[in-house]
Amino acid sequence: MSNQGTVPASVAMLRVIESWGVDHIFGYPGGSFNSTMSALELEKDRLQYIQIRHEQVGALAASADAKLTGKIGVAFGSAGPGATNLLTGLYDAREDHAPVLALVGQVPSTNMNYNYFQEFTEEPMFADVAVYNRVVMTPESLPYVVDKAIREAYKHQGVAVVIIPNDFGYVQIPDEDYTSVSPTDAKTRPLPDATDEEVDHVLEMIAQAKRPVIHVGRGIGAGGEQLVELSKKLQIPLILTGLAKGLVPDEYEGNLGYANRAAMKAADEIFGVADLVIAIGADFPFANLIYRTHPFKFVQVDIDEGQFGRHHFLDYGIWSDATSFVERVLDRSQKVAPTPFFKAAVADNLNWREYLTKMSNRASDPLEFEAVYKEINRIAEPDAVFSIDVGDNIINSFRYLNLTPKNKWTISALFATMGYGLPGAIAGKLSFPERQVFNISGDGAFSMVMQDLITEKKYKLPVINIITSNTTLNFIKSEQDDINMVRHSGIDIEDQDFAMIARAMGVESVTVHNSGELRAAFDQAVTATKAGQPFLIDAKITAKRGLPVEVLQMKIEDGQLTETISADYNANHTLDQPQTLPEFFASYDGEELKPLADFFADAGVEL
Ligand SMILES: Cc1ncc(C[n+]2csc(CCOP(=O)(O)OP(=O)(O)O)c2C)c(N)n1
Ligand SMILES: [Mg+2]
Repeated sequence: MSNQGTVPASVAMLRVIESWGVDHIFGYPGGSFNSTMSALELEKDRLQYIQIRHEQVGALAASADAKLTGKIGVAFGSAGPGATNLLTGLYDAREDHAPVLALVGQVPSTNMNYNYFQEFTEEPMFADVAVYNRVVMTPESLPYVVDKAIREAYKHQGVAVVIIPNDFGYVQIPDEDYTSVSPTDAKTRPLPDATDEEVDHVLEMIAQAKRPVIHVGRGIGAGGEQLVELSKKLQIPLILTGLAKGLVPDEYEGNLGYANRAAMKAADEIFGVADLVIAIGADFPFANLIYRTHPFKFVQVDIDEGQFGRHHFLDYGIWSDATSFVERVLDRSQKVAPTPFFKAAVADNLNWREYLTKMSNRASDPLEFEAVYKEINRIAEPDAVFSIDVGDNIINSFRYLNLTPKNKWTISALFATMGYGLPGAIAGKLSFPERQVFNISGDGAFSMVMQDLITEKKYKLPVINIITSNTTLNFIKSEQDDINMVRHSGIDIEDQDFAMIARAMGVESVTVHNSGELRAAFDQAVTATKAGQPFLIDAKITAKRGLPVEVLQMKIEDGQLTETISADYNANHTLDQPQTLPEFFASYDGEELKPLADFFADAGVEL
């Protein structure tokens, strides 16, 4: 539809963004962005402008939005520092394959190339992060370029950058529909499928393996139940990548959880003895630590054949959607009789879970993180949204946070930037206003972005913010435990009164020092957020290290499995020095934990 009128190019651009179903946009003004700011005011009934207090927060929120909803997230920054501040959030989106549009201010075209105030050549800076990166060259092309950018961001599941010389936005251009959005955009993409021969080949490899495992990633999508069925039918334990959390039911006893550091004991142990790994819809960046530690056959099933061999050379690759692969294997396979290996893996898993349950339920004074997670689980609604910051909360949420496919859960997975929790929660509340939303951050991570607590206040976003204050960069402290260095370095952080900081911003808050105060604090958080206000709990916890399963090492030699503690463990001698595995487990209150070899022996696994 076209008419005779005109419209500012910046308004035409925003209408394109609206036509793609976007209803909010994060950013911060600057002189070089005023043409778009003026359009935002004109379009405010259709597109909500969310004024964050640092462009990085806006870009991270846009990334989290895309990860939580699958729809494009939008953030902006003005020329110069506004542009550079966006980068961390954009890299987060790139690494986790989130479609994000970044609008970037540029000085007026008439001033470009005169070394004008705040001018720099922005395009090269964004070249690495972006799948689409353009400087708008005429006012008339502004809506066109933005439309194209959104389409490219979706197509490549990445970051599209549009750099806008400020003067172009003011120019009147013909008032037309500038969008390429079409009803057929909603049509599902045809997915690659495995052939019968491919499925049979994998079944043959499974039949020849003694200790097969499936490493499943978020590619499994809604196929978690079918995968459980396959795991039972073929007696293959499941190990999950971090982003698959919640997609495969936690209660299933053949779900061993996560590998590497943010891990479960059984998952690391079983990975350490596997002779066949079938990676399904998984992108696992710790290949050097886990995949390359011992020889096994490697099968990779992926929707994108460009991912084959990304982390490990293949013995066999199948270009297929994850769930349809699982369904085809179910169709073409015979039920396998119970195997000692699977039985041992399950027993190992249940032993570890008993330990986690004990740790959650025991008295906790001084206050420890497990008790905090127990309270989170107590008050969490079945469809709650969780934004988890980088640090020990990654490990602890893997281990202690109860999630089902009804929940939403977001982390900065591959880029792993601190300061993700708060922006992710802001995005969560905006996109899922009816749901309960949590931000769980360490004291270091929260203080990187805490100015934006005021954004929760300003827009009345009832987020439950939980700060786990241990006055340490504990995640890094644990790494330093295992390096031969002179004690620790640079990891102590000052205690600060986050509750008082929150109150100063008009956000209700409470400090918790011991387990007796926990329940009332969490009840208060529920009351405040139900009344539409954000709330902050500053939980003053100890800086204890959770049991580091990643230091367990497996070796099979002459039909014997030996499990040892890595020689690097406690290389700086700041922890107890265990001599044996039982001593090691006991030093983390895990007297009941047994090494994998015990379960192999009980189940009669022949090596
Ligand atoms: C922007 C950024 N800087 C540094 C790091 C490295 N890093 C990862 S976790 C971590 C410590 C996190 O400390 P805190 O938020 O207090 O959580 P804790 O581990 O103590 O629970 C650091 C410094 C990072 N991931 N991101
Ligand atoms: Mg900390």
